[in-house]
Amino acid sequence: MIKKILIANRGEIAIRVMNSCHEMGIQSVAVYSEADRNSLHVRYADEAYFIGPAPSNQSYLNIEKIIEVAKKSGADAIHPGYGFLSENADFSERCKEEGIIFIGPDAYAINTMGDKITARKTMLAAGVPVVPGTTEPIVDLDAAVRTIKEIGLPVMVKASAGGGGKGMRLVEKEEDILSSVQAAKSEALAAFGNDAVYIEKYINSPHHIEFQILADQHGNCIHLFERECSVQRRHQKVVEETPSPIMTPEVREEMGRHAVAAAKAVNYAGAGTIEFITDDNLNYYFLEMNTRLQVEHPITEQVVGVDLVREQINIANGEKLHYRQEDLSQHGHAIEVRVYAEDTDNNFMPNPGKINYIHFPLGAGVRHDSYVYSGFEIPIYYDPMISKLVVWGNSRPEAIGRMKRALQSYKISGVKTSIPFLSRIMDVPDFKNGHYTTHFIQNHQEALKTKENCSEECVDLAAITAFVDFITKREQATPPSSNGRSSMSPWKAFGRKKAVSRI
Ligand code: MV4
Repeated sequence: MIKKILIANRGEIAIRVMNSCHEMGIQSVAVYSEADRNSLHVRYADEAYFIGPAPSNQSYLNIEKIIEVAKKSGADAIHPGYGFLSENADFSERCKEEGIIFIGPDAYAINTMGDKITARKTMLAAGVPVVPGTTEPIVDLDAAVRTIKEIGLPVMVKASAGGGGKGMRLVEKEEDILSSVQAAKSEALAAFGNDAVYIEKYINSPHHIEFQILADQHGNCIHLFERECSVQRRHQKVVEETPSPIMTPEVREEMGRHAVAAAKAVNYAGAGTIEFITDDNLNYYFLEMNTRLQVEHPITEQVVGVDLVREQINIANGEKLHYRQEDLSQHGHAIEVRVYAEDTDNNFMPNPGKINYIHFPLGAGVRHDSYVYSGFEIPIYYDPMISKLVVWGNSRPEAIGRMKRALQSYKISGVKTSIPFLSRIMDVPDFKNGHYTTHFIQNHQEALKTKENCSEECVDLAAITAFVDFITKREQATPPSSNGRSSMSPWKAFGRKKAVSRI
């Protein structure tokens, strides 16, 4: 039985994993880099070990150092979170060699799914629909042209070692195929040390719909329904929701069966995600499998009522799945937005720095997964995501209303964040009515821009400082009164005062 888990990660996901450890009576071990001395995950763990300089290749990616800490601390298992070493087959293998449980799949599953050509072949053999295209690397111009004649233009040239949008090229004219293949190959070689590329038919204006699966070490596998992740920017997800607004019960059941078949085809064990690309008619194709816990896993947890990290730990313990497919259903609607320290009006430039003051939204149906606090300085070395705001509602409109309310009461000063941008997404008619594809952000750039003189959105350092001052003075002057009229929300009262003083 696992008694102590080392969390080989940082930020909100390290804390998320520790939460389940604490609830299960499992000891947690944090590791941290020079840049994370003041990070919350360090204080949240039962023990914490320094592992090296800020750059991740010298700390969170340092396999030897992490194994050393696991041994020193007596951890029986390692949870890799997402990113960093989570999809590193060598790390999974290395843990096994050292007698440490890797909370994730084995090297075979990671490697098979990590190589997209092998994954496509494996899915075809398992009867899972894949995008029409090649199942062998493109070796010459003839093969490429033959493929184009077969499946028709436009096509995408993709790196076999890629994924998540890296090393992709769109080809619209036959005469461009040679240069695109050559460019993709050299890009892939430089980025991944592997120049194998393949061709897929281009699906225009697709949806990204993924299925969460859980598989135990005894051959049992279930799916936990879909997540709609089509609101993306440069292959970074911005908003995720479940259920998908375009899903039907029939297609859901069929896609779920194919997701389970995909996982079974690689003898998968653990939590994983099967990514599908779909067109407007819900024709769907396997795109790739993510062999890790994903950033957006909380929306599934809120709607299906399963703690995915707890299940990962149970599976790693060798237990059989605690749920059968027929035990699971979707209840209500959940939406997640990723809050970034970035300037959405300046090409989404990261905006790390010191958070002077932060006030998280709370209340019914709100979940906030974060790792920052007032006075925290966001390191420049890592992804600038500071939190994930997740809401649950009985229906999609209820969830959207709740998200708007939560975003409005989320106050932060010192760094620019994507909060106002996320609020505007909630107001775009195509989002509200659920008619959106992966081109959503691109197609609504105007509506998503900051509007001039928008007092609600211009929550800057001065405003927050003035607010704290205002509240402090008001509380000193007049104790809270029982008079109904003066019980207006302080934020609202502040907003009104500001509005008045502007006129
Ligand atoms: C595609 C595609 C259209 N046709 N493949 C982007 C990320 C990577 N997972 C695959 N991606 C795409 N592959 C074919 N054959 C369009 C995309 C794509 C996309 C996919 C999912 C979510 C957002 C996207 C944004 C642009 C392009």
